[in-house]
Formats: sequence, structure tokens, C-alpha cells
Amino acid sequence: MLDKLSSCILNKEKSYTPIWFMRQAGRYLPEFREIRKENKNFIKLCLDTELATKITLQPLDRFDLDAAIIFSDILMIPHGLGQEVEFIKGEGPKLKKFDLENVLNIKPNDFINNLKPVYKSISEVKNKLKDKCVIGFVGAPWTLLVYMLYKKSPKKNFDFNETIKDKSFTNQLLNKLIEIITLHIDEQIKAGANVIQIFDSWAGLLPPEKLNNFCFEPTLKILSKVGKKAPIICFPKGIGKNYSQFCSIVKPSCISIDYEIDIDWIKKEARGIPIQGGLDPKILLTNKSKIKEEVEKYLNLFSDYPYIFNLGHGVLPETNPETIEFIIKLVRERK
Ligand code: 1CP
Repeated sequence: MLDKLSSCILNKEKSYTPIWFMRQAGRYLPEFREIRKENKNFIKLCLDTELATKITLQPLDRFDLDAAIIFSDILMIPHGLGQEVEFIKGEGPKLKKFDLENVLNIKPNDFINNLKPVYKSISEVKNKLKDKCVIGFVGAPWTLLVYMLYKKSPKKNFDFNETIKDKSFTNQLLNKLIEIITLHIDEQIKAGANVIQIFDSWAGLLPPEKLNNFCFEPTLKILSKVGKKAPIICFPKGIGKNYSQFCSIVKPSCISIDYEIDIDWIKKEARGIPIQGGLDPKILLTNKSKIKEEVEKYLNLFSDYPYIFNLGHGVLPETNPETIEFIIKLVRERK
């Protein structure tokens, strides 16, 4: 039997609103901070099957959620390709220089072996959550290209032309990423993931005329290679009105919207594609009446549309876990 989240996507089920949160396993949970304190090396933590399984299940032990998202990171792909990745407290990720030839020549089996513990965590989580949805994920080609070439968060001073100035290097890396992302998706599905989410967190950095080359086309290639093996939720964050084109060109199984998207508008533009998310994570830092008002806006508008409740980006570390519980209750009371 299909879990409720998969059913919302595949059967366009409208009678039930599944709910989960991006970054539901993370720093807002004291039990996560406890484990993190003892495990300073983030990559090592992601590759520790026992702890990664435990962290994945922490939000499900507390809350009545419909899905688990595996505790891992989009930067496990550069790590699996041999690029050194480090997370520095208060600074975010730092990546080292890599040799393109080494990356281009990596054998699929070697990549899979490097990330074996991630697949094992997925199997363990699936074994423990038979009826719920297990979500696997990847970074989109563009977002991973940004981290691999810029070697840190592009939050500040990112220069598109400077970053991709070596066209041949960029294209070879982009094509390799498409192949490896597809492989990483396939392995997660084989391990038991029911749904895959593709995070294109930095799609908004692309000049609009480059969206086709770096976002739409690469994502479309991955979707066509994965085919019907599992539904795919796409999250091309920050592309504004180009969400409409994304839906008509890429046609994902489900589209995740960020907090800048007008929901009346996207409901028409998505043309029947199930929608996920939208609520601004900052709303969770306000008060109960404001939160209720905002949550109901989404529930009311999407009451006749296949909709997965989620935020327009990840849960902020300052969020009170009780607020997550409050939102779940509001959603459950409706359907
Ligand atoms: O303790 C800590 O400081 C670690 C914080 C943390 C966590 C909990 C990082 C560092 N990654 C994760 C796990 C993670 N990352 C998950 C699984 C847990 C869950 O969702 O519940 C997922 C899905 C991701 C995905 C991810 N990593 C994205 C895409 C989503 C997004 O936030 O846009 C991105 C961009 C990353 C890179 C990354 N990893 C971690 C940080 C702080 C960042 C962002 C760095 C930046 O600002 O550029």
C-alpha cells in the first residue's frame, strides 16, 4: 500500500494533507544538539549509520509526521566524488580544490562504496517506518556545481560569470554531476526511499536566461533517467515567476514552493502538479495567532488541490519544537 505522502503525489489525493518539515532533523531539536556536541565531524556523522538513523527518527519520535527525511547532506556528493568537504561552526561548508580528471574518472561502484552508510541508514529507517514515507534527497546539478566551484556558501559575493568562466570545465563537471546525482537517487530508491526531493537551493542565483541550461535541462535529464522508479519533488528555490516555466518544462511529480511565491498564482501555474510547502519559516518565530492565520491560509487555498504541508525553506534553529507540534495539530484538525 502507498504511504499517504506518495499517494498525495501519485494519486493526486486531496482528501488528506500530508505534513513534514524541511530540516525537521536538525539544530532546533535539543536531542540533535546533544548528539552533534559529541560528534564534531559532520561528514563522519552523516556516514555513521547508527547515529544517522537515530537522528532521522528523532522528529518522528516526537511528532505525528507523515515522512522521514534521511539525515545526510547534499554535500555528500562532492565528498563521495573525492572533494574534501568540511563544516566549520558559524561559517558553513568549506570545500577544497579537486582534480577534474579524478572526478570524471570515478567508477560508479567506487562512488556507491563511499556513500554505502547513507544507503544503509535509509534501509534501517524504512524497516522501522513501514507505513510512512521515507524521503531520500540530492542537491540539483546547479546547486552542487556552485558548491564545488565556489567552495563555500554562495550567500555572499557570488559572481556567476566568474564562477563558470572555464566553460569546458563547467560543462564536463555539470554532465558528470547529472550522472552521479542519478546514481545517488537510484541507490537511495533501491535502499528503500519512497520519494526523492531535489534541492536546487541556489537556482535563484542564475540569471534568468541561464535557467534553461543550468536548472531546467539538467533536472529534466535526471527525471527522465529516474523515470517511474519513484516520485520526485523539485525545489528550485528563489526563481520567482519562473516557477511557471519550471512546471511546464520539467513537469516534476511535485513542486515545492519557497516563501516568496504567491500561492494563488502558483495554484494556477502548476496546472495540476501537486504542490508542497510555502510557509515562511520566520512565521514560526512569531505568535500562535499569527501562525494559525498563516497555516490556515495554505490549508484553505489548497483544500481542493493535492497539497503537502511544509515550509518554504528549512526549519530555523531558533524554532521552538512546540511550534512544530502546534502546526501539525492545526493540519490534523482539518483533515
Ligand atoms: O549542526 C549543524 O550545524 C549541522 C546543520 C546541518 C544539518 C542538520 C547541515 C549543514 N546539514 C544538515 C542536514 C541536512 N541538509 C538535511 C537532512 C535533515 C533534514 O532535512 O531534516 C538536508 C535535507 C540537507 C540539505 C541541504 N544541505 C541543503 C538543501 C536545503 C537548504 O537548506 O537549502 C543545502 C543547501 C545544504 C548545505 C548545507 N549543509 C549544512 C548547512 C549549514 C548548509 C547550508 C550552507 C549554506 O548556507 O550555503
